[in-house]
Amino acid sequence: MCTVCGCGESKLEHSHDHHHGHDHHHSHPHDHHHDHDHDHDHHHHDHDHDHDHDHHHHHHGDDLHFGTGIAGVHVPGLSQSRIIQIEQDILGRNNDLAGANRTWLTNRGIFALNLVSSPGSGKTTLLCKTIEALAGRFPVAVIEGDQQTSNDADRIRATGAPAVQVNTGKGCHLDADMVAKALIRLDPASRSVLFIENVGNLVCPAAFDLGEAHKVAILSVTEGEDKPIKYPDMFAAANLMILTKTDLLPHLDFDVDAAIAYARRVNPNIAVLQVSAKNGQGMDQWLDWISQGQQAAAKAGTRP
Ligand SMILES: Nc1nc2c(ncn2[C@@H]2O[C@H](COP(=O)(O)OP(=O)(O)O)[C@@H](O)[C@H]2O)c(=O)[nH]1
Ligand SMILES: [Mg+2]
Repeated sequence: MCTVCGCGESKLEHSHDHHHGHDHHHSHPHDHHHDHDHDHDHHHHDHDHDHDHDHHHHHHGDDLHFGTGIAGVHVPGLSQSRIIQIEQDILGRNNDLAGANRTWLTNRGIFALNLVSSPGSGKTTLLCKTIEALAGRFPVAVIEGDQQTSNDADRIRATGAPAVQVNTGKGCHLDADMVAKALIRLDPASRSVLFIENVGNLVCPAAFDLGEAHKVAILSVTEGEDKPIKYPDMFAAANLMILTKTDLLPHLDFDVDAAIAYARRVNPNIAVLQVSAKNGQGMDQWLDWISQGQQAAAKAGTRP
């Protein structure tokens, strides 16, 4: 099993890279223009139709699918002991790739947020409302992570924002390599905001840096106020916790003050917002938080 989180998938994508061109993938975030141009040239000669899809960034053909082989894996000629050996280096190499993503993003002044939560906390609903509310302020792009389906990327595209769906197969989190590949498909604008909706899971995504500026932990008020101490790594890794679905509070026993106190027990510096995507409560504070981050990131960007 994966030494990091026990998931059955990401290690094999990584090990595949290791044997069949890790350097190539590793170079993507550093060398985007070269790879992007190459990609375009390739499609231009071989398949003009695909070229158009890549260019517009929002066709279903842009989706990435990981772990679609037998048992969710495909690693020709790789022994079990070799896989285990490779697993032990997963986090180190993920950190390297995440660092390359971060350089790529910050150079372009892109403010990237990694949204982490359990399934159903309201991430996609909040993103759709956020994108609608931010229309005209600055460009927004989305990477959607789920094990299967492009449902969430479809919901995002319906708002008009470009989105790439990454299907992780058996994998329980996005990793930096998946994000690097998705960034090449998505080609987000300089000084844009990039939202990365991680796979719904309060455990594994905490360990995997994607190159984001901040992790944002989403906790809906229907989940119970003690989640921050049950899953402390996630709340320790996040700079912001958003309590969502606050329109439901009158119907619940959820103790908002206790939830915030638990979150601050594991992360004394965590910022907290309370938002309802349904009735709009707290949306302005969330939009302000994003805008401040976007402005700072845009100012720090070095590329036109
Ligand atoms: N009452 C209420 N329901 C919400 C709110 N946000 C999302 N939901 C519902 O929660 C469910 C899961 O939402 P979704 O955005 O798919 O969650 P995700 O899995 O975290 O992306 C859906 O049925 C949404 O309609 C909210 O602010 N208030
Ligand atoms: Mg979702």
